[in-house]
Amino acid sequence: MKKSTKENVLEALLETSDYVSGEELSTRFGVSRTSIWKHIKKLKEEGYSITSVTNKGYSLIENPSGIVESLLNHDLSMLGIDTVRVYDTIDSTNLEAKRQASKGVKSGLFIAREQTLGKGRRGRQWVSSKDSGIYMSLLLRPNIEPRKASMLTLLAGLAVKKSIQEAYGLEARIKWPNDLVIGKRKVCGILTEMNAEIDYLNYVVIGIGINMTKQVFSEDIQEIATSLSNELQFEIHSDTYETFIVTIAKYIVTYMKQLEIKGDLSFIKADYESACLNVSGELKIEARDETYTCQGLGINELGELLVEKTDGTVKAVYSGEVSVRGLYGYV
Ligand code: BT5
Repeated sequence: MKKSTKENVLEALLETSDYVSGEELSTRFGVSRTSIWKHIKKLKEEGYSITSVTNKGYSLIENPSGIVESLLNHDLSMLGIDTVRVYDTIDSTNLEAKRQASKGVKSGLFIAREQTLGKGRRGRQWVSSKDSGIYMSLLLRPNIEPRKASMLTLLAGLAVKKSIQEAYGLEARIKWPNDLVIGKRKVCGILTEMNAEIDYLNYVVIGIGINMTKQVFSEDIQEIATSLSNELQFEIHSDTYETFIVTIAKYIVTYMKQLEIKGDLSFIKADYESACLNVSGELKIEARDETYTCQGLGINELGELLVEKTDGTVKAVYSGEVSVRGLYGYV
């Protein structure tokens, strides 16, 4: 895929410790000097420290810390994701993805260093302190029926689980339908939202929050939360975030394409079940109108949890209507 001028300019600056003149860049990439200046301005906004000296040109002094938009653009455009934005602070990346979708953006990845209104499911909150985690939302328009949209939460869970393993060597387990836990503590939450007509899915937004840095959590979640760095017992360098994010996006897009072709989750069922800690054995279901204990029998092709009640009847539990707890504390 063709690189953008901004990527080319960045590469030219990274290649040398010396100055590169605006004229040289403009001839090399076949654009005006004003255009070069605009791209330099954009790179500075992204956090690159670039000096400009008359008659000498531009020189890169320092790479930005934290997630860098330009390092994500190329890999994500290869995946067919055309808009990538990184915000210092935002209300919620899910809200932003929906705002962008309503403006006609087809696909995108929206990431923030801090959320002031981080959302969990059903009005709950997602604690999103500055630079403590990755808060990201993928806007996608999969060619599936609206009733299958909840399957994407399961796919995203497996995608994050595998990416954590690959990037940091930690084994997280999935707590069906939308949490990732290490030990008995939650390290990641997923919130999938959709915009649909009765029989047509316009778009989905898959929101993912992952606790990254070493931290002491606020009192309300202290007992149930952990972070990747807390588990590793050393601080993960934020330089690794871009690769981690791209890996997650790659898995999700690949799984989504398979779901479009196959129509259900059979292609991933076994993999998913072995990554899950609460789809088998003795479970407690807390539905809106009843609470009962039962045996988990795994998931079906639609991603619903199959359970056998004490009277022997088998029931499919839909992710939206219950919370599932094992019989040992939080998980
Ligand atoms: C979730 O909801 O777990 C979905 C979280 C999705 C967050 C992402 S961040 C990017 C995108 N933009 C958004 O605005 N949201 C998405 P739920 O299963 O309802 O769990 C919420 C519960 O998890 C809360 O009630 C707390 O008990 C707990 N919790 C909140 N913040 C947490 C954190 N940072 N780490 C661990 N647990 C947390």
